[in-house]
Amino acid sequence: MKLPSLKRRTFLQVGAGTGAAAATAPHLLHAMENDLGGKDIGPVTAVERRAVPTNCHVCNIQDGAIAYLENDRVVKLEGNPEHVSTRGRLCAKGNSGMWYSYDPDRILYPLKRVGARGEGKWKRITWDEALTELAGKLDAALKEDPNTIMLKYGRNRTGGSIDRFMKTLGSATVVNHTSVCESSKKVGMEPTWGPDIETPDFANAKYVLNFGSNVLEASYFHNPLSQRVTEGRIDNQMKIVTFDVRLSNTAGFSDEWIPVFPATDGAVALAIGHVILREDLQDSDFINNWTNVTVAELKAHYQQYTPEWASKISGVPVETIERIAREFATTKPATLFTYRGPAKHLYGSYNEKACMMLPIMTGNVEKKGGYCLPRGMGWPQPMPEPGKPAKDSYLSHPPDYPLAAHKVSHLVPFWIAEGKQKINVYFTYQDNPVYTNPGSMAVWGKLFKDEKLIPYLVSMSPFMGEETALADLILPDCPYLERWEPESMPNSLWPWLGIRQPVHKSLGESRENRVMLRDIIHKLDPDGARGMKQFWNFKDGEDYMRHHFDNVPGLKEAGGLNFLKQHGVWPIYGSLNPKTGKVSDKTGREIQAEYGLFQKELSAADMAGATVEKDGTITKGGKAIGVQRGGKNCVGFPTGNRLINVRVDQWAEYGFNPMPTFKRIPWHETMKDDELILSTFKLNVHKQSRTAAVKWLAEIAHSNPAWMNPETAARLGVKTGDLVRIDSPVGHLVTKAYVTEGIHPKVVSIPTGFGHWEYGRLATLKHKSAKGDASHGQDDPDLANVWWDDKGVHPNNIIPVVADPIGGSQGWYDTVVKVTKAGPDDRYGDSEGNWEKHVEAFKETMRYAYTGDLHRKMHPEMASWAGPESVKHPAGGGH
Ligand SMILES: Nc1nc2c(c(=O)[nH]1)N[C@H]1C(S)=C(S)[C@@H](COP(=O)(O)OP(=O)(O)OC[C@H]3O[C@@H](n4cnc5c(=O)[nH]c(N)nc54)[C@H](O)[C@@H]3O)O[C@H]1N2
Ligand SMILES: Nc1nc2c(c(=O)[nH]1)N[C@H]1C(S)=C(S)[C@@H](COP(=O)(O)OP(=O)(O)OC[C@H]3O[C@@H](n4cnc5c(=O)[nH]c(N)nc54)[C@H](O)[C@@H]3O)O[C@H]1N2
Ligand code: SF4
Ligand SMILES: [Mo]
Repeated sequence: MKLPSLKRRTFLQVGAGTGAAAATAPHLLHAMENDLGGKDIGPVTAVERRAVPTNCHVCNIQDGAIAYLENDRVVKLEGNPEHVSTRGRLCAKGNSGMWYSYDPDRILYPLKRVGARGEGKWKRITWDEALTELAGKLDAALKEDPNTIMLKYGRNRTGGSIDRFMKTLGSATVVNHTSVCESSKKVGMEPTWGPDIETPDFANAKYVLNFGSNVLEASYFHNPLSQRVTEGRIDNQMKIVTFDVRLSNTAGFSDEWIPVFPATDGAVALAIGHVILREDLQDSDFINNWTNVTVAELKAHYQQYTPEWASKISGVPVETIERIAREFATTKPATLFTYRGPAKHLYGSYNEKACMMLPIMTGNVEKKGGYCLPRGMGWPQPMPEPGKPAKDSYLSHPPDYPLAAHKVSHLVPFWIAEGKQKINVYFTYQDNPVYTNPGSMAVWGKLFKDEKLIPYLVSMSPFMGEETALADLILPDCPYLERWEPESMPNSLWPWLGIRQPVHKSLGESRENRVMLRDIIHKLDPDGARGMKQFWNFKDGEDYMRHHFDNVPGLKEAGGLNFLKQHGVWPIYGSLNPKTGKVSDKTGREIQAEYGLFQKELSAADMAGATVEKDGTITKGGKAIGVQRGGKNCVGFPTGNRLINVRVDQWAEYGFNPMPTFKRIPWHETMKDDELILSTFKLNVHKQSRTAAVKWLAEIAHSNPAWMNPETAARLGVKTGDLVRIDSPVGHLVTKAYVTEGIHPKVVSIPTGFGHWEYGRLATLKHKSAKGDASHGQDDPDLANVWWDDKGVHPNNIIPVVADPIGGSQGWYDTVVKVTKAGPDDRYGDSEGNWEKHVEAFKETMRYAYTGDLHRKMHPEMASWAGPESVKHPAGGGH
């Protein structure tokens, strides 16, 4: 950034001010751009700045943004006031997004490795040289077996181009990052009601139960939902009860913070359900009409989950469980929100399912102020489309985890090492497992350094992340402000379509993803003889986007892609009232969402040729298309039987309990008194591995001491700032202590996103010379004035893999550790993981899979289950 420092500071204040406005009182503070309907004037130049709408992608919430430019340089980012979810506000990270473009260490040219892997020696080559070398490697791999070409992506918002690329190559070896993200939440929900997420109507709720979501700082839909949480709280006197192992800022904003013992949310939720059913506070009509169980069945099943039982496991007092059950069931409307707190454990899917039962049994589903289905929109793909690969790949659908519909990516390095899938070419896209996965450098770093297992590693990235640093070839991708992408996110109750568009010219020789992928295919199949080129017939990113958006009904009439280029989002539901911060229709009234989606009536055309079964199910062509209730033909829920499946029969097929249930983590039961559970969490101003080089954010937060309770600190004899050593079954680290009452006494918790050893000079603090001056950063004024010298400590080396046998999710918050005062040989920043021990952890966790020996022992209630030999693999196995 070549802005004078004064101006930058002024900007920071404005940015932080508007961010805070979203979180506290949108009515009182309103941004100038919102008053001006999205316009902005340069305070020094006094010229109107060019404003280009786009979608933020600093994190994955996809807020509507406007980039303001002077001389093709982004000088400011703000929320798009026309965007129904964002309503003119971005968070601190979104305000800082131009740093992705102007990162002084950004990769701008194709680079070829010349030293050993990870040595940091690169040669700049031309695009043609890069594509020729890559096409040669792909050619050879295709001759052997297309599945030896692997692609692993992290955040993929390409709208289908990655999928098209791998299908064009005929490879099924496509892996994502979802198992380290929130997959057990998704798998806990999908078979029950269809979608993998809920959209709580916080703005209109009177009561919220929050299990392990830090929505005011992170979570899905952070910026749009934190606005609604604030509204509900201020306008509606909504009560919030938050269960978390630590006092997050969301817990702090709540009426009650309940420090629950890790991984026991499911037990608490079941006991709350027990009290509701015992005291007859359930919504019997909703249960009998819209679920696949009866009230009587539910009551019988929940009898076992007493508050006394849950209290012993979770530490939450019996009276608290009983009181919250009564409050939740009798305050209408009420809603629930969960995020990774309950889900990121060995039995995370069971926890999520137990939590979501609460709005279901109280009938708070799809009501104003309740627990709503997500609302999103789709777009068509360019034609023709490549077909499915000829054969499946073990890595994308591991048979040991048949219910894990979002894959089990964190076990992939072990499976590759075992030879489950040979790899010739490995592509990485927006993914940094060497930093973000359990085992990080000790596991993924070891895999990527092994040229036998990974002969050719290609990174498509603008940044030298820890995984890119180990690549053989780097193709410079465009950061989000330079590329075309379609968007839609159910981050409020109004569905929308949006775009990212290049707001400024791409820098250096960067090429955006779909153009880069097209160029690879064209190099492989220059004359179309291999049948690949036909799927990549478009001029540029914009041309590709026309295929998505020029024919969407409604949008087409409004102008298709041209409308989106101008507004960034469609439809525009009304205008933002800068005084209230809400969107109003033409009459000046706040726009209202549509509720009761499952009760929408099927049309006469839908009903033509349909049959209504005795139980009310409406079928057509052998498929349930709705349910008849109260004489109405309703669409129902997007599940196979159009009902909410409280009983998930597919889980029983694999020996899991189909009903809401809870399983303790066996190794938590045998913990010794001086052991703790290691947890991690996200900070409001950082995003995983990718914001450590954003200076405005790094200035706010750059280190991550370990939170511990005063009880722990007293036992160890440490105070805030003292060095402590944390030993886990797979490694150890040394960091500073932060002593606070705001954490469960049995937990030690470390924020993620710090302690980089790659990612440029700022993230690694390698801008200083040995003498301590800023000689390595002198070429850039932004590096020359960095005043901090602590970059934090990376925890992932010492976290072992744990896989939920149902959802496939990583149990991030399950590790039992020993914390001691640091010894004479311990150095701040030490972080060491051991490959052999990580392999042991991998083998141990596979024992819980449905094919593993521990599984049956863990499920005595499923004694009638016949065993894996007798069950067939479900169709598809996962997506
Ligand atoms: N600022 C910021 N926002 C983000 C992200 C980011 O990196 N930074 N990342 C985005 C992504 S990818 C995701 S998946 C979401 C994640 O959003 P969240 O799930 O809301 O955030 P986490 O910090 O992963 O975990 C939430 C909370 O779970 C708590 N917790 C740990 N164990 C337990 C437990 O056993 N029970 C309960 N009740 N709580 C527990 C943690 O202390 C933490 O406060 O955020 C998204 N938004
Ligand atoms: N200990 C611990 N670790 C965690 C978690 C936790 O709770 N605890 N949470 C996890 C969660 S929720 C998630 S979602 C994962 C995220 O894990 P990842 O998806 O691996 O992490 P990110 O940091 O989002 O981005 C990965 C990489 O993408 C590259 N990148 C950034 N921008 C661009 C771009 O515009 N184009 C391209 N091509 N590349 C880009 C950068 O190199 C960056 O390092 O991390 C997980 N890691
Ligand atoms: S939450 Fe912040 S970083 Fe994430 S999309 Fe929204 S504005 Fe951007
Ligand atoms: Mo995530």
